[in-house]
Amino acid sequence: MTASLLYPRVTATRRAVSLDGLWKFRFDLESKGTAENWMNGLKNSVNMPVPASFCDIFTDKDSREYCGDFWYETEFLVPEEWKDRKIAVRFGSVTHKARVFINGTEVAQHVGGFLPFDADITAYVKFNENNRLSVLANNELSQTMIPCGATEVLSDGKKIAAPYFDFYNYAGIHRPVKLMALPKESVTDYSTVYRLEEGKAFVDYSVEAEGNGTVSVSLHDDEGNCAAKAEGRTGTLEVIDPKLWGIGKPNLYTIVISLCKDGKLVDEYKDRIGIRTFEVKGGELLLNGKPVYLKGFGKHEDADIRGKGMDYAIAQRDYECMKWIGANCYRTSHYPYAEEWYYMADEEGFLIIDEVPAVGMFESLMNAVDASKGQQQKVTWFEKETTPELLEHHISCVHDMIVRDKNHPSVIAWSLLNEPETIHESARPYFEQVFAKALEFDPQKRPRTFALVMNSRPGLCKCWDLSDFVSLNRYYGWYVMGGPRIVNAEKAFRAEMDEWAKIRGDKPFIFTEYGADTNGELHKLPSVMWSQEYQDEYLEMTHRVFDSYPWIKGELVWNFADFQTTEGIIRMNGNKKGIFTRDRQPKSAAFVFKKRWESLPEDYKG
Ligand code: GCB
Repeated sequence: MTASLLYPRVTATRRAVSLDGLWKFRFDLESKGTAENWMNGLKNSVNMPVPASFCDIFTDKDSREYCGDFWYETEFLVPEEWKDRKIAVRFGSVTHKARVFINGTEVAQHVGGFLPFDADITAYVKFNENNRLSVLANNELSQTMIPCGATEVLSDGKKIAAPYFDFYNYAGIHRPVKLMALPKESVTDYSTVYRLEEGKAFVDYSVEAEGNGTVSVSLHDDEGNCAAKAEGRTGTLEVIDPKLWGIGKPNLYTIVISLCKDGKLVDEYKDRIGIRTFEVKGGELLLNGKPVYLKGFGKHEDADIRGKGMDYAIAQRDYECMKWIGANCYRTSHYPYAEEWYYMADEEGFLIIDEVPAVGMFESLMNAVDASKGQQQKVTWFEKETTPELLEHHISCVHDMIVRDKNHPSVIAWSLLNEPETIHESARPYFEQVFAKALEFDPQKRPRTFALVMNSRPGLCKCWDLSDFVSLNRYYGWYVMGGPRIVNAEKAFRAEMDEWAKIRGDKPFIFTEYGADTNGELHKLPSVMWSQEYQDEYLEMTHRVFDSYPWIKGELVWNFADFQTTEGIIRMNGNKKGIFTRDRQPKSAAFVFKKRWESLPEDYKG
């Protein structure tokens, strides 16, 4: 089957059945499972929920920290009625590597823990009988794969993950698994691009489909009226009096793509899209031609017990908290989230900066800390022997992220790296290739950016100008000059911004990170670092700086909620920079933001 990243839908011609639930699970410490034929039946297994990370389900440390191969297994029945269809299995994600077997035969391999993949299993399934689906996964980190890290071997021979990033290396089958029945010839992809005119919108579309059937496309509003239709694999839908998609105004249309042969419907694919434009122009971020100021968060997919497993209850609660506080945007730091998050943002009228998992390109667990102190890498990251392989994998993730997410109105920009090393010239050619590919892959040509670490500064950073808008991660008053030194922090912060002002041309800047670790239970008068009072003072200082520069067009605070990280001396059961606690209750800073964000107009500084 042509691999298709289209979200699974049930339509007149398509079926999709959830395989989520309790699966069998077993660690494979010695990687002997394939030699011992575990794909033909997983013995001595335990139960494991899917989707979820396996880590926090266990009560012993060895299991939680397990690093290496592990297996999942389930059974499913393919109904007789599905004969003559193409049968596929689709994983929203498996972290980080996967090999998939049907009734003992390998049908797919995938690398990259945050993007979907599918496998054509038509030739391997038995109809009206149970079929075995086995997954051999692996959660080891390396420097040839994103996110980057290492695998450390302890003195007792056990392997643990040594991430070069600041979130727990949760692993497992993290997102929904679907069994699909598709027509033998089907629609495999589509894209839309929008042009707005007075009282009119033009939707330029293109459809990819197997076979030589004819394609027709129509657009329907929520009252069921047909807003436009067109014929052909490429074409334009003309919508009169379009209801535009916008922040908190989530007007959506249903796009219906039909593939016909000899007058008969062969395949039908339906999706929800929103008509809107987003561009960087004249120093502004423009949504539907009007300036917009970004207010919101860097987030994580993270919650207790389920780790990074997709959970609608957590996701909906997060949207409710973000609406309550007056946010309009978030960055999917540091990887593309489950697809369900994007459909929810489309429905809620939220903006998303979509980030590829290119985090850890800086050989240290605590980049932000080291970089804040001006430490530089001895070995330049982008001159390693592993760089070409890493670049290839990075570009393939950029490709899959953009193909997967390009039709979401909520997605306004691509973040192509988080806090990479940028001060050596050797970074530039790597960046240039990633940035050029993103532009090539995206029919809407969305703005591209990357998040600059503290020591990627004016005069030092060799790559910032590749961004269409510049995204800074800055921790003045936390990692440097904290506590009573916050006055110095403000001065140093302004000095850096004054330097940027001299060279930025008309590029808008936003902050993709700023924040202070805060214990959700600690109050202290006068403040000390880690108290809620200090978080508030830190924010007040930082916002004062933001408000002094008209070309700062957005503020995404780090982080929406406290989240789990690797154990360490500066992490007390995780990163505590959340504005909400890990169980999604407000710290006092949440009220600071609510007041500020509710009072800032949508076009603040526009
Ligand atoms: C950063 C990283 C983020 C960390 C954060 C912190 O710069 O991008 O992953 O969690 O700093 O809190 O140190």
